[in-house]
Amino acid sequence: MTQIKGVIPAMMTFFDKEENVDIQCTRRMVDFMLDHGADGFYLTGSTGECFTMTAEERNLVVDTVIDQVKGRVPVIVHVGDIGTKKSIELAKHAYEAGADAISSVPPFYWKFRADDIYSYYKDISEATPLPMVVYNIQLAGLMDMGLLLKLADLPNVHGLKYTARSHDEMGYLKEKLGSDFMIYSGCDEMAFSGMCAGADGIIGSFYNLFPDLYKKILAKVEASDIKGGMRLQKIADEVIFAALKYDFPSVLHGMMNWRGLESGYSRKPFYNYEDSELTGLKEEILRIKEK
Ligand code: NAY
Repeated sequence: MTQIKGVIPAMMTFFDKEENVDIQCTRRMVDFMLDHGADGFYLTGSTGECFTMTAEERNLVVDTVIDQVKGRVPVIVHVGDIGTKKSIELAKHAYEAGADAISSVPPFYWKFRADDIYSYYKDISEATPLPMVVYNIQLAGLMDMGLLLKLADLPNVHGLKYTARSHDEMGYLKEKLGSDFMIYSGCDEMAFSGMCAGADGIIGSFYNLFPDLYKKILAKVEASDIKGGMRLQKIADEVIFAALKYDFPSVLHGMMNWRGLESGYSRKPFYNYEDSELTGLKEEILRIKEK
């Protein structure tokens, strides 16, 4: 597949106060992230609140972002859902809209067998010519190494997004699957070590907010500057740990507003903070910046 690398925001979905997808806000946010170094976009994933959205709304986000990006960077569309048929429809739309790749979490909620999960990815990846990035949320424990390797053998599966608190398996997979198979590190707290373990890129929520900081972290990896990379990652982590004391991803809207962005709202049942409720977080982050 096209080698999609670098800092890739798992883009938030920007709703207006009435919970409609805010198209103008979405366009502004695309430009903000591109101006601050985003190397691609990952749409309608969990940070994008996809499971609160209808297929039409998800498609609207895809159309809007692709239109705004105008080919400047690649766009990966998360098409995950519980039903294969629903995911295939989202995948077909992504293909027609001009996406560069699709991606999916495994089907969830019910306990599916490994064979069912395999069929899910097979069916979706065969539904369009687009490369598929399998999204392994290891924290959910749905896919083991045997299944991941089997999935990687499917003709259209060309990448793996690996969200885990350790990098041993990710490094092993990168080594085994080779340079053309894209591996993405999915924990923003561990971007630097993920890249050191061999990832090709990073996909995550906080790259909505400061892709520029993560560009610097990736530059440190490139320069083999371990101390410099660790120092920047530590700054990012302090901000992330402070933010994660609040409801997520809605807290991100508040944080983006501080950058003067008017980034809209999360959708219910996510809680939207009043700015006054985030004063403590703002002060904590200012202290981190001053250090
Ligand atoms: C998506 O689909 O939105 C993502 O890829 C989100 C990735 C995030 N992982 C989870 C489990 O939500 O960016 C991370 C995460 O928010 C970050 O590391 C903070 O823990």
